[in-house]
Amino acid sequence: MVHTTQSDPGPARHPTVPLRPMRVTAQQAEERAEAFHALMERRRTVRDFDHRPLPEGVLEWAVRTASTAPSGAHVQPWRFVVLTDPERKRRLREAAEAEEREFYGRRASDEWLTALAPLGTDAHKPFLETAPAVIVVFEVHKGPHTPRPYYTKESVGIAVGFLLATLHQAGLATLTHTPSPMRFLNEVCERPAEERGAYVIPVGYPAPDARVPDLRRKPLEEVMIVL
Ligand code: IYR
Repeated sequence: MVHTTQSDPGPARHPTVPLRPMRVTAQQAEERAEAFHALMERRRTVRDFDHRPLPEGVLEWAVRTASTAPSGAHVQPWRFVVLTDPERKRRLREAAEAEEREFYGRRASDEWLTALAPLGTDAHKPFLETAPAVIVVFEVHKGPHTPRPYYTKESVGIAVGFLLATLHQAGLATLTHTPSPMRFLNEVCERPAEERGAYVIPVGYPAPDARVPDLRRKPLEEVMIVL
């Protein structure tokens, strides 16, 4: 507990401002929720990207939106490193593929490899170079200039959800890639030790001939329980 006395009242509360609530009527509410579902339902993880460059400004808006996510104690423990330089992407690919060869060849259990088999993934990660941009998302832990974060994984996960949703509605495809371990990302991205790589997200237009697995999403009845 923070000890407070009359002479030391402890940390000051945030000043407050009026909420600017969204004014949505009950009728509009369902329409809007359904329309947003229709948009999100079309998002697919894409592994084949076009070389076409990204439109101006989209990444900035997507990162601004990601950064509106709620976070433990409002610490905002995230950093988004955008790689577009071909040489930098090449180094990223090289280091990621070295880890992935280790993963697929040695570290992954048979159970894990069996679960992945239907996706057809392997240690080749050409998309890290093909995609015009790769966003590397870091968790920011306690360091010389950064406070201790709380619920770090949850906070950064929600922010990445916002990021993927924003890019999708802007017409761009993404891949949530998670090489493991991710320590090599600090060197490739020139980030200090208190930052820990969490996601590698290639972003771009899908290749014209891109195909995706014919996956089904669980029906509502299976994922939602109303008590
Ligand atoms: N990180 C590896 C393996 C991998 C793991 C899961 I779980 C996936 O859904 C997909 C891939 C890779 O990127 O290939």
